[in-house]
Amino acid sequence: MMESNYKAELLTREIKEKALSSGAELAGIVSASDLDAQPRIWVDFWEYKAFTKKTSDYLENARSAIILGYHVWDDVFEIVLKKESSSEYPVEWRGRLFARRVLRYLERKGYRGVVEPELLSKKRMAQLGGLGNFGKNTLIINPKYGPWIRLRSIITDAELVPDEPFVRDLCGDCNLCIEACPVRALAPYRLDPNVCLLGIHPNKRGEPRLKTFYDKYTPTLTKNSYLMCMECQKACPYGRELRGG
Ligand code: B12
Repeated sequence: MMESNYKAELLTREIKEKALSSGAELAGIVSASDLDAQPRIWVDFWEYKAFTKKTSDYLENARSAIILGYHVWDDVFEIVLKKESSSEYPVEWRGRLFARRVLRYLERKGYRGVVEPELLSKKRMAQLGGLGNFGKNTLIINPKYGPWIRLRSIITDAELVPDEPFVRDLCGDCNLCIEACPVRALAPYRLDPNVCLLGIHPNKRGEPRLKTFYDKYTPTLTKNSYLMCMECQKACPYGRELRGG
């Protein structure tokens, strides 16, 4: 038992070092059983329209989840690239590339893993893995980086030592994000994804009732690209000083 604890502690340290030296600013561990104890929830977003899953839906004998936080220090990370009827998010490519370096490290040690188990809540993993807590804008707020972190996750059969959940409330009486939302999509800790400018199907961007909001808050960059709305993040006092333009 002592030996297996020692092995898990050593591997956990190595994995975190690997993550932090390959692009992540934050790394946390959650046990698969703690994650699976969360109730299944409906993801109300046109691209998904599905219930959240369990770790075993992605990997047999899953033991741990590794949750990684990548700082987005500039508005340019919010680019959406339109491609015919679909969209791509370059910030996702970067995170996946970096997270795969951690996966390959695990695989070289003889463990299995899955990057991007998309229907497991990354925000819940981040809260359980100690990266930050849910803010009123429904995003995970980290005390240093604020909401300006993007999350990537890996499910693995490696036994790792879980982190303590983040329980401190960071918002208090602050309601700046709720007041900042141009379309009133937020209530404290709740978002209506059918009202949020980013939740509405891109085909509706041209509708007269929405067009002025899109023009103002999701500025066009080139013929095939625009920036996502950032109002509820920009309103958050946490992490402001570490941001560029
Ligand atoms: C669908 C989706 C959207 C949809 C709908 C979002 C929604 N809130 O319903 C739309 C398109 C609108 C959207 C918008 C944005 N999103 Co989004 N989105 C996702 C996605 C793919 C799934 C989220 C989801 O619905 N999961 C299922 C639900 C049930 O899980 P959940 O929301 O995590 O649910 C938990 C919380 O609701 C929690 N909870 C809620 N309130 C509270 C309050 C307290 C106190 C506690 C304890 C718990 C709690 O309990 C639930 C169960 O555990 C995730 C990636 C992923 N796979 O997790 C990214 C993700 C959540 N999005 C992210 C981001 C950054 C954004 C945007 C800023 C756009 C952008 N620049 O990328 C905006 C922000 C809008 C906002 N204020 O939330 C990040 C969040 C990073 C962070 N710091 O938290 C994620 C994790 C993507 C990533 N790879 O980093 N998103």
